[in-house]
Amino acid sequence: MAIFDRNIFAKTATTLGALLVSASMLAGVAQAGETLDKIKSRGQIKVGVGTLPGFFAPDSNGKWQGFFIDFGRALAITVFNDPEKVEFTSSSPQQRLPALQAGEFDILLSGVTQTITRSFKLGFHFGPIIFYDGQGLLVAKSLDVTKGSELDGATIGVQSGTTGELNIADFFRKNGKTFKPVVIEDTKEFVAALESGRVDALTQDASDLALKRAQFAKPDDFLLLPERLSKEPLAPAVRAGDDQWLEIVNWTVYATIQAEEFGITKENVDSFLTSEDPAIKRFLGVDPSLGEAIGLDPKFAYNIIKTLGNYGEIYERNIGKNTPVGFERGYNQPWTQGGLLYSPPFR
Ligand SMILES: N[C@@H](CCC(=O)N[C@@H](CS)C(=O)NCC(=O)O)C(=O)O
Repeated sequence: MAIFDRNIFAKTATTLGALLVSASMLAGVAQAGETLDKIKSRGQIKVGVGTLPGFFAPDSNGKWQGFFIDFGRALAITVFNDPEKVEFTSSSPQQRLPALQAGEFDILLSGVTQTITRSFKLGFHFGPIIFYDGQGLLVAKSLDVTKGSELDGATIGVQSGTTGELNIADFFRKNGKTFKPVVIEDTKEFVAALESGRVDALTQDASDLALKRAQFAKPDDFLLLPERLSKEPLAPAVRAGDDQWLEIVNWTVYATIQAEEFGITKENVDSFLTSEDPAIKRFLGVDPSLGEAIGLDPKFAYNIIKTLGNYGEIYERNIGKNTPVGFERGYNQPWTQGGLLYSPPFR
């Protein structure tokens, strides 16, 4: 299968470029091409995830399933044309980014929020936003509160290393109220803190809280408040410095989004192979010129859709309205249907 031509990178490296590369190596930043080389020599992609059924969790046979998991499988299809050539490892929100930086993972698909600090100060890059979220509050119904500002003086569980840990302090400061944070790293302990009454509320990404609530022994005793305290755009995170790997991630995600916009699904993708529409011919690799130009298998988008389906299918299968959590699409639908999902053109 065709892959990126490393020689193109080598041939175009100027002396200045080489100096810049050495400087970035000293700073511990990845080089273009390094990640894909490592992935190909080990024969699989290493992905850092969490443990939260719907987003990422092993099923009863130990096979990882979930919304974020499917994007990891899509990447394995782009690189190897094999959705199994990927290893998922659960890591706490606190441990994940340092582990990515240390090279233990090639990518995080774990609901990481894209922030400017993580880009500039911590040295990560982000692929396309795959889930538009916001921070929520999950409260014991017995407290009888309807909005966050009514939690004055409450004890609130926050997960360490998350944006939620920072946002909740801003929220109470902005509202001139106080709260007592209980900072917990481990996800099981975090969940248990609310169920056992150790805290009055938990704060995290709203999707995360909804999925956690679904796991509770008595979900009806708890309420996810409708208010959102922040924007949490969740995106794949990679080490800064390896543009080639970032672009593979970008266009893998865009393939799922563009397919939904075109109305191409797992079921009907083969019928599009005879389409006369030049944009669809390019997208599915029927016209191979695009794939040759970018150095990927010209059929990478076709292979992803044929195996996993488009973005909407991935969403519905794992977290959509016919699943136990039943998430609405909200912002997470194509721009053509009023959402925020938008793929740049495949041309
Ligand atoms: N988006 C926040 C929180 C990240 C986070 O905790 N993600 C959730 C999924 S949205 C998660 O991994 N939960 C499962 C777990 O903690 O194992 C951040 O980037 O700091």
